[in-house]
Amino acid sequence: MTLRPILIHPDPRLKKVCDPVPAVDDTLRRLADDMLATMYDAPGIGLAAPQVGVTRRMLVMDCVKDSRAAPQPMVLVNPEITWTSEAVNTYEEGCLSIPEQYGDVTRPAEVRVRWTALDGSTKEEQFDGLWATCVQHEIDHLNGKLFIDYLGPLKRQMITRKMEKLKRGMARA
Ligand code: K1U
Ligand code: ZN
Repeated sequence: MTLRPILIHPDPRLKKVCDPVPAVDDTLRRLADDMLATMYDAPGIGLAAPQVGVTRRMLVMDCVKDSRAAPQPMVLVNPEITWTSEAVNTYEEGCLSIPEQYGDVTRPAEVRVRWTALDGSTKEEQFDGLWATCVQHEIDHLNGKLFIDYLGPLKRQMITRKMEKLKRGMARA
């Protein structure tokens, strides 16, 4: 298992509509292991493949926040939203590719998602609460969309400038 570097916005790989995963194989299972380890290490509650530079449709998440509770790692390959609730929920989101920046995003409060599991089987589940927010944030990553795209242009531009500065500093270090 290897921790992979997380791309920081702006990066063209974070704006790309990712390609479907053609088949579940050992290379993909290794990527899923690496992504889960990278997510827990960050720490975060989700991570999408493009955030580690792989522009394929796969995401991992674990929204169990209580450190005494059993972890619930999930790996979703080629996820598709099949239903969204009328009811919405607003959550102050963050992103591992946009460190230390937050903004309110309103999304459907519940979603049904169908995906392929790492054993090749098809799964479908309904998500609510933080799980629903997180799975939508991660599927947005697979479509080249970031949470800042839901914010007003001024706040988005301010955050992007901060990230450009952060990246210049990281490149000098
Ligand atoms: O995709 C990502 O960048 C991960 C992101 C997921 C996310 C956060 C908030 C709302 C929707 C989706 C994160 O995990 S940011 C870090 C975070 O939220 C967190 C970190 C430690 C403990 C609890 C939460
Ligand atoms: Zn994110």
